[in-house]
Order: sequence, then C-alpha cells, then structure tokens
Amino acid sequence: MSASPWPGVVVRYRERLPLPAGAEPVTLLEGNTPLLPADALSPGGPRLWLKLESMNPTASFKDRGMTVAVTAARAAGARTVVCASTGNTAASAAAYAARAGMACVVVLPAGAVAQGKLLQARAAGARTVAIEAGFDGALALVREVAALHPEIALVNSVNPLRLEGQKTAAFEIVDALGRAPTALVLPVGNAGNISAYHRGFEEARRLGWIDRLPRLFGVQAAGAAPLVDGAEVEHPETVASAIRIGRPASAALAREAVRATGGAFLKVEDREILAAYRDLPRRLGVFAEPASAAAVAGFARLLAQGTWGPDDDVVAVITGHGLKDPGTAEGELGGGEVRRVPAERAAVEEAILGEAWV
Ligand code: AN7
Repeated sequence: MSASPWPGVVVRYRERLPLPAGAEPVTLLEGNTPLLPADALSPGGPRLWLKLESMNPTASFKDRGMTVAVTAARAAGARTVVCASTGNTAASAAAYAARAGMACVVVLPAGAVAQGKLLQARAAGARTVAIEAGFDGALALVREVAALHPEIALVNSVNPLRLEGQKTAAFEIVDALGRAPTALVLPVGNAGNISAYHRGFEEARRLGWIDRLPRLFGVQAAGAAPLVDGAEVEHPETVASAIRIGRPASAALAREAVRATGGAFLKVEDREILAAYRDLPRRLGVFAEPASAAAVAGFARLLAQGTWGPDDDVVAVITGHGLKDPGTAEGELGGGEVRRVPAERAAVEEAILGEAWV
C-alpha cells in the first residue's frame, strides 16, 4: 500500500544537514510540497511548474529553514528564538518555537505586516513587538540584541541553518522532475532563499544528481529593488509587503547565485505583480500572496523577452499563501463580490442560472 509517511525536512535530509547527531527534530512535517504544472501561464513558451511552498505547515517556504534552525537552537540549550520579519518568518518561528516548547519574540515593522501573518504569530503565543522602522531597521536591532545575549537564538536567514533547510526545496524539484529545470524564478527580499536554492542545486550537482545548474532569476518589486539597481533602498515601497526590503542581508550570496548560474535579477512594477496575483487563482486555482505573484510576473516578463523555448523547463516558486494577506485580496481581487439575494427559491434559482453575473 502506502510508502512510509513523509517525515519532514530534518529526518528526510538529515545526512545533508549540519545538525548535531543527537538533536531531536522540531518538525511540523514541512516540505514535500507539490510541483504543479502551470502551462496555462506559458502559451507557446517553456513548460512551467509552480513549486507550491504555500503548502507548508505555516503556508510559506520559511518552514524548511525554521525546522533546522529551531532544532539546532533547542539542542544547543537556547530558550528563546527571536526574529525580525515582514511576517512569514515570524509566523514560522512562532509555530516552531511553540512546537519546541520555547519562547518566541518577533519584531515587526509597525503597520506593514499582512494581517494573517500577524495573527499566526499571535495565535502561536509569540511575544509580538512592532517598531517604527522598516524590516531593515528591525533586523539591525535584533542582530544587535542577539549579539549581546548568546542564550537567544536568532532565526533570521543570517542564521546559516535557515539556508541549509531551505536548500531542500531544490532537492525536491530535482527529485520530481528527474533532472534540473532550465531556470528557477523566485521573489527576492532579504535574498536568503535564492542563495539557499543555489546551494541546493550546487550540492545536487556535486552529488551527481544533475549535470548542470538551473539559471536563477531573482525578482524584486520595482520600489524595493536594491539588487537590480545596485544600491540600497532607504524607503522600500511595494504592495508585496513580504519583500519590502531595501538592504538584503544575503546580497553577496545572492549575487553569486545569479552570477554562477547565468541568471539575472529583474524588477517588476506593482501593477504587474497585481495582474499575476489576480490571474493565479482565476486561471490555475492557486491563491498566492503578492510577493509570490511577483515571481509569476517576472516569469511573464522573461517569457515576453524570448528568454526560453518550448523545450525548456521553468519552475516559479510560490513562496507564500494568498490567505495570509486578506487586506490586499479585499482591495485588489475585485470582481468576485458577494451578492446578497433573498432566501427564496426564485431568487436563488436566478442567482444560480441567471445571466446577471456577466
Ligand atoms: C512570501 O518573513 O523576509 O529573499 O521576514 O515572505 O529569502 O527574504 C520574507 C520574505 C519571498 C523573500 N516570498 O525571501 C520575512 C521575510 C515571501 C516572503 C520572500 C519572503 P528572501
């Protein structure tokens, strides 16, 4: 009948992760996410897949890194995990800390985190702190505090174990396709994830699982595009709050990822992000948060530029779930309004069969 159940990222990839031998995994059985065919978004173009990282336990890719970072932190005797976050790292840290029986403190840019993510952190009992600063300022402050207090585990992606966990998404893509894709397109904020994919694909090549690296394309929002513009952005602005980051901590690793794979950084306007944000659920049934829609907007741009032919395989990473950001959905999805009708047969019949919707 069934093969053995999925054991989560730490157990599945233990020999590829730098964890102490005795460390008891802290897991919510993250990973093993779908690679969904999405050719409807690639007419005449390459084969396109979406890596649905939104299907992780807290509905973003952060869980892959968090299981490794929190496993190591607990094994080392830490009592408290801390992060700065645009929201998803906080939601994930809060959940894994709860699972581990550890305390969690999340430091967030005030008024700039999507409602669902904030609720996730609070639901899991994290001490939730808002400061009058952007993400970059928040990260600088928690790094300062963590440097003074070794008993605190900082679980931002400056913690190398986060990238180690996140590299496992590359292993899964190779496993699912049986080869390396031609290209991987993903949103870039603090630049940890693109660096982690590079590490994962590079490791897969060293192990002989693939013979070449996919080109890595990092997509930034036009108002928060330090890696495209080549300069830090003091006041990053974009509808995609997850990637409203002006000073990416892993900038150097990300530049190397793009250089070594022959990829590129590109930026997309908010209106392109929102077009993809509306398209994904309507055409494919995939509800993604705006930052993830940026990857699909980037794919569309590269497609229009003739970057690929029909024999290429491209993976776009859906990094987080659309349910996390009901505020943007309410404002931007449009069209799908709720119509009130009387609780009577004729009215319901008309609503079901009538032409009035169009
Ligand atoms: C949905 O949660 O930085 O380039 O603090 O939530 O590795 O930063 C989130 C980032 C893409 C960018 N998509 O990844 C945080 C945070 C979503 C995200 C990114 C984030 P990185």
